[in-house]
Amino acid sequence: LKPPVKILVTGAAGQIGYAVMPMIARGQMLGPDQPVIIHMLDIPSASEALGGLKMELIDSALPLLRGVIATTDVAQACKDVNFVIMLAGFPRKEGMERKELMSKNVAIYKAQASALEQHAAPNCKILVVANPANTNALILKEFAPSIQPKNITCLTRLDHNRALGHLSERLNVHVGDVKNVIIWGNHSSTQYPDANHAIVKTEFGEKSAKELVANDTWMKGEFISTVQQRGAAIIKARKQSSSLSAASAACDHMHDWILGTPKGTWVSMGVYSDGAYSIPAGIIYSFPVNCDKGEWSIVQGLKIDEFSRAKMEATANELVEEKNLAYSCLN
Ligand code: NAX
Repeated sequence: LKPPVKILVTGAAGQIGYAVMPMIARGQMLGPDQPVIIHMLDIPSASEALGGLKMELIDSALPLLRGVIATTDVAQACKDVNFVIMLAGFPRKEGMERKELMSKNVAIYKAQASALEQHAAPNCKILVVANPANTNALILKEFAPSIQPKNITCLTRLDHNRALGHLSERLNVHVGDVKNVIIWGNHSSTQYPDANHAIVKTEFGEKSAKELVANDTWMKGEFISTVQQRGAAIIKARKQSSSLSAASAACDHMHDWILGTPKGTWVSMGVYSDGAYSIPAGIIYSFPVNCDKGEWSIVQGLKIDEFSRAKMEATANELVEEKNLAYSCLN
């Protein structure tokens, strides 16, 4: 076994926190040979629930789990952590203005950025899940200047996995035989789920999903809107937002980032844009990425048609607008 690493989960007493904790402690995030010490942070009103979660983790007798800290103290939570999963956010309340909601989340991410900056381990890798995920990650980057931008990412893997699932259902194949869908842009309903480059493993070798579907209207219509609206469909059905699938996607995101993507396979991650595919630099945008030895790199050179270009720009425009809104909350 490797030496233990420290993982901080913020907002740990919430829905996703409850689902993700056993996954982390069973090695689904960082591998079955990686012992973990979990730091759980939440706010004082959730402190008792957090204590209960700690008891449940102890009662699960998980061999990889080498320690649990449950705290409401941000500095203690961030102390020497190697990995961070940020679930903490202010939820949208009825009648709340967009700016008011943004302002609450900007304040949370600004404060947690400073704490991570001061207390986290060098080269600590961060995944922001809480909404607005891309812009929360951007605020974190702005206020934690000593953390390298490449170490700050946001979750669009749930959307990516939804796209794989939906495509595999349409083609009646196993989800494990489908790869290389792309989520471009924001984790919001403007995201662009793109299956133009997706590949399906068949008994006759690898085939283009687009050719197998052979239905442009479906690819440009129902496929995109179903993936975009899936979060809302889950809320309607469950009366609460996705937790299990979000936790599972967070594990997939960190797993592939740290342990690598298989050759010829890419995944979607919200990362700091360097201007690739003519997307504005300086926003956190979801791109197709390959990962190797703990580093992601944007997949280059994919052919983008006019339809895709318009969708990629629309979601970039929304992110630029969110960035401006977030900055206006700082003044
Ligand atoms: P919950 O509301 O159940 O949990 C959030 C937790 O954060 C609560 O326990 C709350 O007390 C805590 N919290 C709030 N402010 C805090 C602070 N300043 N410091 C520490 N803890 C704080 O939400 P849950 O369903 O677990 O979802 C977590 C976040 O993920 C939400 O923002 C949600 O919108 C977002 N999602 C993002 C997804 C993605 O794909 N990027 C998908 C799932 C999910 O909707």
